[in-house]
Amino acid sequence: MAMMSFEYKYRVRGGTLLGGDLFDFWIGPFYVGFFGVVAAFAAILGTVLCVYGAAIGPTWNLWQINIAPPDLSYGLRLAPLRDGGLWQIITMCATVSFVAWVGRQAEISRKLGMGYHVPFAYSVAVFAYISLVIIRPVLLGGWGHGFPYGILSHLDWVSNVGYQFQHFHYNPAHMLAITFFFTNNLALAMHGSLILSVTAPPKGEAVKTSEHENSFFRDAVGYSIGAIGIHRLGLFLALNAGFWSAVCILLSGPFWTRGWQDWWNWWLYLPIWTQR
Ligand code: UQ1
Repeated sequence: MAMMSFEYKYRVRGGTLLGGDLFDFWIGPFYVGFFGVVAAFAAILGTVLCVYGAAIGPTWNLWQINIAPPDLSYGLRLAPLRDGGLWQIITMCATVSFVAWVGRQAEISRKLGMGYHVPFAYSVAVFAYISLVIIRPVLLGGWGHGFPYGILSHLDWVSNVGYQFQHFHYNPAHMLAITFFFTNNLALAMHGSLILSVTAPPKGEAVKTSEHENSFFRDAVGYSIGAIGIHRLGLFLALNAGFWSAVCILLSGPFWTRGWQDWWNWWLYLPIWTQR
């Protein structure tokens, strides 16, 4: 695989957080590292257990394969392998693998003398996953509250949990999350199209620069956020989308048990409406 000249310079020992020099080497293009070994081990074990779960299940139909968490009657105890225990081990494998991947990103960032923006950003996605399968089930007192691992089954879970709160779209944190997802989509569409528009000039014409980018948006909307600014905005929007998604499901059950439309009744109970 082709390497940039600077890669040779930076492919040196050091910067590891765990394991010292032990796994401080590359296999082909891949940095190994302590976290790489842990992530690979947990990911492979989890994947093999998913296939085993499918093998002892009733179907090989990819859409219908389902590895369910234990029944709620097990509470927060360990369950037999065929009765949700597989789900519990797979959840552990996934969590260990995801967290190790954060460590891997942090180590590579250190080696290259970069900021920790990438591991920080990825941590928000990991937080969203852990919210669903660990934090919320623990707060509710049962692993059975985790979502099942299956293509259609996890969609059914989302639908069922949604209807359990009647009008889930009235969840204020859900509203925020969706608004961030949509705004993020808008920002990346604007940014992607802008960059492609200046870097793909007609044949024989020079590529345009940031002056054109700024001018376009000043002409169009009277404001340009700038080359660095659009990436700060993008990261802010993306992280907030994931963060408020996690918050909206953590609120649902542990902190609010009725239909989400009822939450807005706080408005009716404001003291300004009270007669004396
Ligand atoms: C923008 O202003 C800008 O700076 C030149 C970019 O950088 C390349 C962009 O990608 C985008 C999309 C904008 C416009 C963004 C806003 C919030 C006006």
